Amino acid sequence: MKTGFVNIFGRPNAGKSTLLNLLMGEKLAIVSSKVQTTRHRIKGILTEKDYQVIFSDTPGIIEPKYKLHEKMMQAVKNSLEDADVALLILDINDDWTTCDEIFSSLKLKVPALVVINKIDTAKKEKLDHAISFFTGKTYSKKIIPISAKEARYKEEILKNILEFLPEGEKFYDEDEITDLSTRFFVAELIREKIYELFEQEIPYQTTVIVQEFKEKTTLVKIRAEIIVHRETQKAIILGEGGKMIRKLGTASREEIEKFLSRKVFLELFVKVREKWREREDYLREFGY
Ligand SMILES: Nc1nc2c(ncn2[C@@H]2O[C@H](COP(=O)(O)OP(=O)(O)OP(=O)(O)O)[C@@H](O)[C@H]2O)c(=O)[nH]1
Ligand SMILES: [Mg+2]
Repeated sequence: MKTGFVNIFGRPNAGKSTLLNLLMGEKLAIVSSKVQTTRHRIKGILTEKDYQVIFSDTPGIIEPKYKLHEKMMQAVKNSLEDADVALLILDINDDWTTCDEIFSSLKLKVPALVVINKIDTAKKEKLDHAISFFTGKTYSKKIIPISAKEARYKEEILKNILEFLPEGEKFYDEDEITDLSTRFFVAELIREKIYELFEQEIPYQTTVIVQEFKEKTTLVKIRAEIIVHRETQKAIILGEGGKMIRKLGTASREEIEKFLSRKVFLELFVKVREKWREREDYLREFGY
């Protein structure tokens, strides 16, 4: 039996969460076109007859600017420590030198596969250049060009991962797919809709907590709080006459119903917690 931790690292927006979802064959991690979507380490456990891989999606690697960022980079650090194999993913359209510097700075002691992502957006010539750029880098065992949005790349990546995975016993039961709670995923799905519906600083100054999750006979009743920095942001999230929060509520509910395969009654509230991203007590309370 092959088993181990395969952790995904890269710059913001490289496609780490999309890759986790591809490998898991289902949506565990939220995805958005904006940078810094993922804030936690998200484990996905894939168990088959002859292997168990514990994948981890991680926040995009950045220079921390406030305490929340520091927490995000701590999640990256923790994931560096227990990896058996690292997937170093980059957007082919990103700056390769910067990606190379970041990958080198991780000082990995485990085999790493360089995953060149979003090849659907680039010409073959550019891909050839990227491959030769990353060939021979000390951290790179292999280079795998993919498009994380296309299911057909899954087998190819898995095959390469298994080659470098150690033999061992299973860590988790086969019916476990993650170590995080349903409440966490529900909050994430609401956060994903906030990234979609709001611009500028709103997604970055917002977090979501599920306060109540009650399974009733016909539906699941969920009460969630959206935390913002300032009153002005609360007004934006509510929108004129509550227009925006209703839109957010509907979009979130549909997504949560898909995730739970159940009917959902969702209530959203907005609360102001000044400078929550800077404050240790708030960050802890909000699960960071
Ligand atoms: N065209 C194309 N877009 C992709 C591909 N993979 C991911 N994307 C898009 O790239 C954007 C970022 O994807 P994410 O998976 O959220 O990226 P991430 O690395 O997890 O980002 P952070 O969590 O912010 O660090 C989303 O809009 C994805 O739909 C791909 O193979 N091709
Ligand atoms: Mg992500």
